[in-house]
Amino acid sequence: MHIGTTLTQFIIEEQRHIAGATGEFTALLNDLVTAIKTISNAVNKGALIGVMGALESQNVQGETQKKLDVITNEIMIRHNEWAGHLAGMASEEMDEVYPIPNKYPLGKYLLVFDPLDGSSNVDINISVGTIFSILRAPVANRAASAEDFLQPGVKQVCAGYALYGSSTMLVLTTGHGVNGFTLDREVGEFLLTHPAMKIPEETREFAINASNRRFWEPPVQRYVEECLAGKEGPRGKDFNMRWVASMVAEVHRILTRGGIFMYPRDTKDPAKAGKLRLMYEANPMSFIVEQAGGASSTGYERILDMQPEGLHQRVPVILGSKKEVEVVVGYHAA
Ligand code: AHM
Ligand code: MG
Repeated sequence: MHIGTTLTQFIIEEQRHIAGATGEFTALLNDLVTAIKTISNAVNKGALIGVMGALESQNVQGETQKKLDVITNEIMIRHNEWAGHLAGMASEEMDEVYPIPNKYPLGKYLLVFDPLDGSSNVDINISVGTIFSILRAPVANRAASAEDFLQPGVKQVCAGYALYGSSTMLVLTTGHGVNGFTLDREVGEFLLTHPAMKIPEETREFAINASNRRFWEPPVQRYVEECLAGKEGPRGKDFNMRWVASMVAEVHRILTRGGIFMYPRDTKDPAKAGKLRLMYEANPMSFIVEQAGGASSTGYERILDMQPEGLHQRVPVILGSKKEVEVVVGYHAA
């Protein structure tokens, strides 16, 4: 019988190669995995446990919150606040930094997350996910301020996402490549099923919400027009298009078979630089994509190099197969 590598075993073995590793990071990841299993269970049971639908409330970005946005945020907090590994948490669903309650010890890491990405898909039973990013606190064992979180994406210690799809998967990087694990529900463990994930450099598949077309900037207009022109156009090949409206599902597809994903800057609301948030969507996904051999840019600069200005800052996102991202970035420079 084949006995697979569990996520815990994989992380412990990876940490053994890091001089000075104390096991604290492994313990933090363990709590995070428990939260993700709990969220997977809630998302999977859905209407059976009365978690579908919207609330009256809005989050800090003025978006209507789904019941599951609030429930999953709570799950992330409860599983990660008690163990003493964190100096603070921040999330899409909370205006300010979540301080670790006084009754618990403080630690040396910061956790930033989107507890339920793509939550507009929840009521229609389409894949959603959780995205997270782990940073080192500038000062260990001290309650973190919002400024402490504002570190460029290159500083991430770990980034990952859980995809609640036809199976639940956890994909993560600690800066040494990207590995994917599938949840075995009977055993209750994530098992390594997708070692060393690599994004093919070239692609014929793009993902963008075309209903925003009239608001895009000229370089994106040009790129998409050329894709649509197919074999007869300047790219000389036919393209396929997908849009799930769940970034996690979109990135997972790209990690599996290549592609390019764009939520570019547009002129719909000049106050917003894009739709997606830097700290808990763009940065963790960019870290994963780059570690899998892909590229990630705003069109004008590498996302991981950006100095964040706010916890909920929005950025344009263009990521995926390296050569294709380079084409779009080239059009921005032209
Ligand atoms: P959310 O975090 O509120 O769910 O929003 C992020 C999601 C992404 O998963 C997805 O790529 C995008 O919003 C879809 O936006 P749109 O509905 O404009 O196509
Ligand atoms: Mg989101």
